[in-house]
Amino acid sequence: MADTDSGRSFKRRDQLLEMEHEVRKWWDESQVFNAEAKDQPAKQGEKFFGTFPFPYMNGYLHLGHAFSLSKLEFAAAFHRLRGANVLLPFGFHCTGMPIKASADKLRREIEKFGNPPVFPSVETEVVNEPEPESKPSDGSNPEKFKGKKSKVVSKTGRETYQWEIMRGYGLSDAEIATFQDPVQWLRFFPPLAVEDLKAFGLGADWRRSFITTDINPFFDKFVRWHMRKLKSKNKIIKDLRYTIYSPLDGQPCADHDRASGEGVIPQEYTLIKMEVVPPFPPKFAHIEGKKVYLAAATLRPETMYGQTNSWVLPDGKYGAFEINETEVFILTERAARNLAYQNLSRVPEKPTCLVELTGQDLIGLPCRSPLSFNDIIYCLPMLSVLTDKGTGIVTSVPSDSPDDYMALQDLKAKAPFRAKFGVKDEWVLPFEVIPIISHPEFGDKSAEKICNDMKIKSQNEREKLDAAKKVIYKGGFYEGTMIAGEYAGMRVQDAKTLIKQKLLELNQAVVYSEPEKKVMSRSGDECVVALTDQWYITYGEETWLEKAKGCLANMNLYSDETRHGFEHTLSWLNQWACSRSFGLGTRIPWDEQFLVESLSDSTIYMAYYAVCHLLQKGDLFGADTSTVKPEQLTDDVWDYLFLSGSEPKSSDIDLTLLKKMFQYWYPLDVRVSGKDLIQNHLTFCIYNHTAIFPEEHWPRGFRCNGHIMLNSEKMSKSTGNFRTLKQAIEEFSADATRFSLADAGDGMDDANFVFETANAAILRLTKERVWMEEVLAAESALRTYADRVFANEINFAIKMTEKEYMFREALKSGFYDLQAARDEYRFSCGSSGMNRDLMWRFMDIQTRLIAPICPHYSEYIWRKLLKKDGFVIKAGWPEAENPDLTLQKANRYLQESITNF
Ligand code: A2H
Repeated sequence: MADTDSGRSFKRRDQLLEMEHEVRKWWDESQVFNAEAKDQPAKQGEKFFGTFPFPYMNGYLHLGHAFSLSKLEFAAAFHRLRGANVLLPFGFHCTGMPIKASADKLRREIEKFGNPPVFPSVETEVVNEPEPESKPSDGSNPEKFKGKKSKVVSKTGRETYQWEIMRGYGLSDAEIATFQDPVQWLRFFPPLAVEDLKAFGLGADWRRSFITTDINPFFDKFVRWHMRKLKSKNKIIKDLRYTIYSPLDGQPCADHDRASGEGVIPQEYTLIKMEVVPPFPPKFAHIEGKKVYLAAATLRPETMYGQTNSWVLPDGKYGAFEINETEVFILTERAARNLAYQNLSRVPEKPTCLVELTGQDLIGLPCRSPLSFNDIIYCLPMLSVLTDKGTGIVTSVPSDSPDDYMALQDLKAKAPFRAKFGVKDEWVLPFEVIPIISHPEFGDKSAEKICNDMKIKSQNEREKLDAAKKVIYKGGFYEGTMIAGEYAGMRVQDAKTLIKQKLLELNQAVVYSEPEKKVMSRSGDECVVALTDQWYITYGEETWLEKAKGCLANMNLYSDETRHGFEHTLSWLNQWACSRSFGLGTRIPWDEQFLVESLSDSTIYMAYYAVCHLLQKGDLFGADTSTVKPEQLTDDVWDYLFLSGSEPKSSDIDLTLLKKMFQYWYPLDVRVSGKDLIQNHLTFCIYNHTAIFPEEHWPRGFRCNGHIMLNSEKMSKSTGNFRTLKQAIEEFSADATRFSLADAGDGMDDANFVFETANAAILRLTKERVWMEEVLAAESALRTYADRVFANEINFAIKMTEKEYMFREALKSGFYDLQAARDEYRFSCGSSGMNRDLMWRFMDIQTRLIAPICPHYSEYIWRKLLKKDGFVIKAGWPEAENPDLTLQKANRYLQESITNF
């Protein structure tokens, strides 16, 4: 296309932008998107209330947001066109850590590098870790979007400073410095988002927009009511839990607070206390007199009868750490740090190391280990011990662990290997494999058998050993039977917990938990697992779960895949930590040291949209308290508005009016979002509605979409394959952007926004306008056979497009097919001219059918060319006679024949 290649002219795009500008003025003047509730409750199909999860306000909206949002916008516009009373409100989320974390980062940069900062050159800069593997974010997910922002790696390979990110937003140095105050973010980004969304043509009722957090006193009151409501129904409890935790932030580190390690959960081990038998070697003189243990992390406490030794990494770094006044554990620093957050450190949250040690220092230490049939076992070298897993100390059970078996075999068979690490013969040679578990397939020395079967020759054959381990671990657990110890005869499955319990009771073992993979917080520290006292929402609790299932069963989810996603989430979703001590938000009303976490203040706020324009009077920040004072919004006011509470006597607000509004708009007809919100936000939305509202107010539908790619490549800031919404509109116009979004794909799979499609749309829409102008000026002709065919095709287009206004299909039947039929008609008519009435009908219909997708263009044609009254966006769905399939078929045949001839 000539005018989009290099050296292209932007004339056509600019024509569209101009048109859009003019059209939006008309809409503004008439407030066409403001939605008013009626006095009476809405009848079936009378109203359409659709929402999009409020995006997080630490940057500009991008095409990912626009893609998910377009699904809501197109659906809303379709319903509006057909005559429904449509409410599409739009709020902005500011709750949580990322804004505060970025503001703090900016402050630290200024402290370190000055104001404006002078950053060190790349050479002197430590190169940061590569950006974590992360699923492509479609951005509609406010949570995911949050997680992606702070650690951008520049092309030079070093981390981009927050200051540079802000420069990328086009801010001056003087402006950037003001963003050290988190409140500045809330003042800055939401109004820009409104501007971009208006330019997009979003049919939103902007009087109902607001920001979250206690900066908005009205919303703050609403969230407090919500939390108290949950608590009064026992849906919020306090509990001690193992949680991924950032020591630097001093609080739990949820997925969206992480720079890497999304989805990582705590892994629990049993730490076996292998007591070091005195006298201690000289290096340990310092701790003589204390109870010193090698603390070995195991997943299989039931195998402890068969221990033959322990393993360490010879050049691994270890230390002797104080656990309490009398006990000392030998393990890695990393493990000590985790333990320190689990009440297993003399000084809470601070490991204290009495002696620094290497693995070599430990080799040869005699130990007495719980349950072991061998009275004394020795510490030996194993090369596959990892120092970033468990404690770096492993207890060896060669009967059931292929690793242990091969490492022991290596030491037994190879004298030079023993000599290399100073291992004495008597620490190794007398120790035989002890049968402890019998397995139907592998016998009673499973590890030995599988190593022989797989012809594993040494401890270095990693891949084979990993495969062997997997087979045995599963087999041993599900099919093994204990043949040694107190529980001989019992299935391993059953004995395991009993044995673990016993070890814990006798204080021969402790529970230890660590992140199953490395997790870095967005503040930059490595996370630990901490035992924390926290407020939890009791998702997963049986009766509540049943209600949630009941709600789901009656919802329209648009695809089976989405339904399965929800069913799966309900099957595992459990208690959710809903309090935080760092960030922005609403305080937990009964425990004000904590804030409500960001996925917990956003589950029922759709109800707030129904009334907030009268409370906040259209002020995003809730600053206008001229009519209603936030203090007036007591719990009984909310109870009255949203539930069946009786009308509070004390209130001097017109509550009856507000209540009617809520009752008119609720329930929510559809919520649209990226599919990644199924596993948290959307399921929370179901749970919370069932806990708080009566059944008639539970949500009716969720529509989930996949991620969006740009030109078949993942959207990514670092590669530049990225567009903010503002950029896309500037580059293609709003309607061509919308056109390409509609064409990108509708299912749960990844969709594709193609620039070429947007460019082609620019050309099509502008050419179509010119063509219409020409036709409208031309003479009329008589009705012919071609007229009948074309009129029939128009009827088809109306019926097919209405059937299901799913956007790619709608674009096909309502635009492409109809255009093709018109072109064919034009060709058939040739010089004899087209029928003017029919052309009028075509232009009317075409303009209406495409209006939900290209509303500016359609509105312009409607008013300026077709000279119609009112707005096309509310023009009503066109009437159609029943389409004649026979005529369509006959014509197809005729056309094919003509081509063949
Ligand atoms: B298991 P996962 Cl009988 N480096 O305990 C290497 N391996 C380590 C380790 C480290 N830092 N820390 C723990 N491990 C071992 C018993 C056992 C284990 C038997 C059979 C299988 C088995 C006796 N050794 O593990 O990567 C410990 O060995 C195979 C699953 O967290 C611990 O349990 O799955 C297991 O690996 C933990 O491995």
